[in-house]
Amino acid sequence: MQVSKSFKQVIFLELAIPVALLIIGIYHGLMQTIYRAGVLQQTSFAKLDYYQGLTLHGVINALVLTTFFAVAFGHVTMAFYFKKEPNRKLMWLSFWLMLSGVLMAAWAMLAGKASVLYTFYPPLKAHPLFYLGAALLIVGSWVPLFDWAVMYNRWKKANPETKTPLAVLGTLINFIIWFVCTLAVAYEVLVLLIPWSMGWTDTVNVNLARTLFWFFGHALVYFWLLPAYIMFYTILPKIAGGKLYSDLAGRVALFLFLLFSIPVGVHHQYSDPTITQGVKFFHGMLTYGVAIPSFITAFTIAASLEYAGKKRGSKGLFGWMARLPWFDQSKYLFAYFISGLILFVFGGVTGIINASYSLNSVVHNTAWMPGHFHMTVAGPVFLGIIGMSLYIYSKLSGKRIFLPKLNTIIPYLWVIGMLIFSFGMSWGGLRGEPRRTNLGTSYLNPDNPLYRSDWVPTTLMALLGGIIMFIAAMLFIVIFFGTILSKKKEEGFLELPVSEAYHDEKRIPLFDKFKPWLVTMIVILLLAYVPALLNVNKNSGPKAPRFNIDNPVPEASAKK
Ligand code: HAS
Repeated sequence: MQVSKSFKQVIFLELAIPVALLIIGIYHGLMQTIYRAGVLQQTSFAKLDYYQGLTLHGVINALVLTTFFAVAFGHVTMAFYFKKEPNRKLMWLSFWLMLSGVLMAAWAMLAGKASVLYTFYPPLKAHPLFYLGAALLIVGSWVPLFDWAVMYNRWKKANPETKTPLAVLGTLINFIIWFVCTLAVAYEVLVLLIPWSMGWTDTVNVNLARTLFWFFGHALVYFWLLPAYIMFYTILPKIAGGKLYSDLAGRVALFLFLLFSIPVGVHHQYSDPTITQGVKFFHGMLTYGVAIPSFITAFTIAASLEYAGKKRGSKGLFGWMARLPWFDQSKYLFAYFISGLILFVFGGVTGIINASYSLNSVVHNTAWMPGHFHMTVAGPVFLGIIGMSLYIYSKLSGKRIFLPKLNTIIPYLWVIGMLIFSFGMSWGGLRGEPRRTNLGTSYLNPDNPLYRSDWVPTTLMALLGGIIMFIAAMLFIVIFFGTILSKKKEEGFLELPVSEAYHDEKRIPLFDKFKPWLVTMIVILLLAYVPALLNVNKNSGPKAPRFNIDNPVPEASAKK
């Protein structure tokens, strides 16, 4: 499909800016493993503080890259399936809002005025521009939903009996989840944090802020995941050489995410004394509920891949695996997607361990946790994002992939690095190694009385994995910008591989409309969050003043 120059420009910028920022994000990932292994025994390096670096790492990789990509991929999906570009003015408005937000937050982080990590929990205080930047990034990402909803309604009116394309359904569900969950964080930022950070209010309710953050925070992880799931359902079976095993399974999974993505946030707060056990138990049960659509996805995608392998002439029970296009340069997206799926098997299992109230008390706030989430957000999500960014860019620009052979190997290199890294982190976590801690200044410094020799092998494994991942990511950066800088070979156009369904079940109205699901979503949300908020209202202790990361004394007292 031919698209306008303006459409291409927005998409290029939305893909290329976060990939360029990744250089900073990935560098600070490597630095984390270096500090933690005790190779550096200091609080800063190259004039950047440990926590400043960790904040840059989390914000760029987990918030900026993911949000920009979700918006760009949403535009591409809508335009491709509806054969019509989204409203250009709104596309630009959304882009400028997001970019100005990122610039504000980047200034605050680089100036060392917002070392509050990507969760920005109070009482750690950031510069108001950090919060304002985060709010603008979010508001900018809301804008497209309203335009896509109009596009969808028009299309539905003209095609009432046709099933909504799966990718469109997934995009709309994802942005509805995003809109609802970000309302809580918008309230946290605008009503609680900005006035407190500006000094208009002296104290802040830490428990309320945390609860509002996690109302947003776990749904956030599915906002990251769903674009990857859309790729797995609608693109992967085609490039693997087969068909999507069941179209209906995809629809059921997506609607289940709408129900269960948000009302699970308290599983991040099992250790918060403000919230009672009954509420924690209910959120724990719903967390098992949100794993169901991923199990559905695992079986559906595995069946689709088995079908692809069989179609390619495989024999025996597992022969299909060998027949898949693992190193096919022309189908490099396969390498990115399958690598993400392999990592997600481990990411999923560790997530289910976290969800168990009793097991969670063993692993909470230990290195186990980054072990878990790197196999999710830095697994299927990251690999899906970078692979697809390259694909969309090269198709839209008409340029060929720079170093295509190397491009096919990068995801596997990433998987090797990630498995070593996450194994080291998970093992260390089980031995009590804390997360978010500069171990080099204490536990991993042999001269320090706190020295823990049993954390040497675990942190060294994480370091080795970190080095391999850093190399893989930098090679990707070379390929991405190498492709941008190469000469145009043909006319650029918008194209996405589209998987046919093996079981193309007939349209079931319940799985092709939003209203019943939205109503159920609201009911579950109220059941899960009214008691949690009542708990917080009743049990929160005194409110907290402002703290900076480098001082255990509140900011106002420290100034005296
Ligand atoms: Fe999580 C903490 C529970 C999924 C990200 N999670 C985090 C944090 C992050 C994160 C960033 O219950 C840390 C937050 C912080 O900073 O404090 N998580 C879960 C559960 C799931 C889960 C139950 N998490 C994710 C995803 C993430 C993510 C997805 C990012 C994208 N997580 C938790 C809990 C905590 C937590 C607690 C808080 C812990 C604490 O104490 O702080 C589930 O959604 C997982 C379901 C997944 C599966 C796997 C399905 C497998 C698939 C692959 C199939 C492979 C194929 C290939 C088909 C059931 C789909 C086969 C073919 C071949 C050829 C081999």
